[in-house]
Amino acid sequence: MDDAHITPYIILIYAQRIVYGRKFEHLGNLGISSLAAYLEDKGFRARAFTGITTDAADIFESEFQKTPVSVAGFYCDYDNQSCVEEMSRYFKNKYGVKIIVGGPQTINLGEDFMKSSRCDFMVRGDGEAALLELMEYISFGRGDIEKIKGLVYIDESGALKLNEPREVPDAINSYPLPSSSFELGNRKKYNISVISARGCPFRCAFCYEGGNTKKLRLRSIEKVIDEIRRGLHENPDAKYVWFVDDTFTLNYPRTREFCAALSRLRKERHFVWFCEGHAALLSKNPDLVEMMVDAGMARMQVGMESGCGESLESYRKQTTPEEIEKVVRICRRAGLGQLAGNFIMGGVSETPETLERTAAFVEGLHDAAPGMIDISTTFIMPLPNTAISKCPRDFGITILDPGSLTTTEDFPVNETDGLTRFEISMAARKFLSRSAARMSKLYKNGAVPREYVRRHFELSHKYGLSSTWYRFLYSRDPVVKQYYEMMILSRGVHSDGIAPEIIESYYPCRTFDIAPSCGYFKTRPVMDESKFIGLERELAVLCDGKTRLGAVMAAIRQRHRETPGAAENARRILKEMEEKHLVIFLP
Ligand code: B12
Ligand code: SF4
Repeated sequence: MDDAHITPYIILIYAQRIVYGRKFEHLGNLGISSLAAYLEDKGFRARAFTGITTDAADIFESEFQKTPVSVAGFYCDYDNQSCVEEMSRYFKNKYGVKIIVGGPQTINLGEDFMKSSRCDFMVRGDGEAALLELMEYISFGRGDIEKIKGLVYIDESGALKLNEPREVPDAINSYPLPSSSFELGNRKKYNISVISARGCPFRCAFCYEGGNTKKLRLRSIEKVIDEIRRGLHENPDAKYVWFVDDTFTLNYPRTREFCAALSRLRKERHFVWFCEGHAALLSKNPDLVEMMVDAGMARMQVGMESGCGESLESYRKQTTPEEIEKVVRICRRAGLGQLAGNFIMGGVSETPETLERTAAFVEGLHDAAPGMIDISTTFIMPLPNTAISKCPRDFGITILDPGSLTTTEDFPVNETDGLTRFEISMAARKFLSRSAARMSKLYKNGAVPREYVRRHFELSHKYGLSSTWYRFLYSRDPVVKQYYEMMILSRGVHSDGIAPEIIESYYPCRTFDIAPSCGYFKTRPVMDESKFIGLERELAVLCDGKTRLGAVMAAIRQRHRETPGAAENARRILKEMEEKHLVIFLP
C-alpha cells in the first residue's frame, strides 16, 4: 500500500515500574483511553496500553513489527516521570518515532526533561484537542505548530517554546466513549474506571487537583451510564465500577439522579461501585449515603488526612475531625461495606504529638464502626503548583528530594520541623500497626458483626475488593475462612436463618480438618482427646456435610439413648460450634 494511504498510528502508554513493595494496580488509565477513542473518532489509528514498563516495551515492539507506528505518547505523573524519561529515549533511539508526553506531571517538566528524554513534544492539560492538532501537524503537515495551545517543544534554534496555554475545555460531553477495543494487551478486566466529572472545586494544599484544576465539568448522566453499560458489555468479567472523580458527591440533586440511573442499570447487569466522597458534604446529607449504598456503592473513600483540626485547616481541607467521625457513623448506619480513609504522615507541622492525636482519632473511628474502615497512609508529595510544593516552609515542611527518586512509597521525600525522614517513615509503620492492633482487638472481642465479616468475604470473592480486615484478620483464620467461603461459594447458612420446620433437612458441615496433627490457630480446637471431647467430638465427626441434621440427631439419640437430655445437649453444643464458625449448614 502507498504510504499516503496508511492511517497514522499512535500508541499511548501508561507505564509503571514495579519496585519493592508494589504490585501492578490494574486500573485502566482513562486519560490515554479517552485520547485513543477521541483520535479514532477523528480518523487516526490509536491504541492505549497500561502496564509495567517491560510489557509496554514488548507490546510496542510487536505492534511496530505489524503496522508502522508513527507516534508514541506517554502519560506522565509524579511517580512514573523517570520511567517515561527513559522509555521515551529508548523508543526514540530504537524506532525513531515522534514522541509526545502528556499527563499531569508535564506542567513541571521543561527543557532538561525534553533533552534527556529526547521527546519531541509535551502537552499540558486536557489532551484531546491539542493531540488532534499535533497529529494533524505531524502526519500531514497541517496547521501551525506555534498555534497549538498547551504545547511545549524545542524549536529549530534549540530554544524551549511554550505555546499559549489552552483553555480548560467544557465540551467534554461531546467526547466519544472510551472502548476496550482501542486497548492493547488483551487483559481480562475485573473493574471498569469511569469519570463522571472532571475537576475539583476544592483547593487542598497538598493535592494536584487543588492546585491546578480550574473548574468542575460535569458529564451528562446518560452518557456516563452508556459508558458503564458499554464497559460491562465489553468486559464480561467486570463486576466493579470505579468512579475516579475527585469528589463524586459534590452536587446533591445530580448524585441523587445518578443513583437512580445506576440502580436501573444494575437491574440489567449486576455490579457494585466505588467513589470518592467529601466529608463536609456527606456529613450534612446522611440520606445521600443511604441512597448511594442502596444504588450499589460497596466502597467509598473519604479524604481524612489527619485527626487534628488545625492540620485539616492548614491543608484547607474544608472539613473537621468531627465531620469525619460523623460520616463514619452515617456510613455504618447506611450499611456501607467498606470505607477507605487515607492519612498523611509527616504533613503540616507534624510532631510526635500530632501523630499521637491522629492515631487516637483512628482508634476512635474503628470503635465507632468496627469492621468497616480501611486505613492507609501516604506521605507528602511535592506535586507541581500545590500550595505545599510552592511554599513548604509555610507548612513547617522541608522537601529533601523534589524529584522523588529516593522513595517507593515507603519513605517520605520531606522532613518536618519536628521529625526526620526516618522518623516519619517509622511513624507511618507504627501508626498502621496501632490501627491494626485496634482492629484485632475489636475482632477478637466480637465487636465486628458477623454480617460485616461475611460481607468482606463476599466483596473479596465476588468483586475483588479485599479490605485490610479481610486480608489481615479474617482470611488468616483458617476456620473463619472456610466458614465464610462455604457461605459464599456453597450457599452455606447460619441456622438462625433457617425455618425450624425445615432445619432437619439441612446438612451441618464442619469447617476444619479432622486430622489431629493439623495444628490450628492457637485459639482453635484441634481434634485430639484433650481438646475436643464428648458430644462435641461426636458432632464434629457426624457433621460431614453429607448427613442431614435429622439423621445426625437420630444417631446421637440412638447412641445416647440411656442418657436423658443428650439430644438437647447436642443441639446446644452444635449451636456453640456454629458460633465458633466450626459448623455451617448447607442446603
Ligand atoms: C485513577 C487514578 C489513579 C489510578 C490509575 C492511574 C491513572 N492515572 O489513571 C491509580 C490508583 C493506579 C493511581 C495511582 C497513583 N496516582 Co493517581 N489518580 C487517579 C485519578 C483519581 C484519576 C485519573 C483519571 O482518570 N483522570 C481523568 C483523565 C481523563 O484525565 P487525565 O488522566 O489527567 O488525562 C488527561 C490529560 O492529563 C492528558 N493526557 C494524559 N496522558 C496523556 C498523554 C499524551 C500523549 C497527551 C498528549 C495528553 C495526555 O489528556 C488526558 C485527557 O484529557 C487522578 C485525579 C484526576 N482527577 O485526574 C489521580 C492522579 C492522577 N494521581 C496522582 C498520583 C500522585 C498518584 C500516585 C503517585 C499516588 C501514590 N502515591 O500512589 C500513584 C502513581 C501510580 C502508582 N504508583 O501506581 C496525582 C498525579 C499528580 C501528578 N502531578 O502526577 C493525581 C492528579 C491525583 C491528585 N489530585 O494529586 N491513580
Ligand atoms: S484532595 Fe480531593 S477535595 Fe481536595 S483538592 Fe484534591 S481532589 Fe479536591
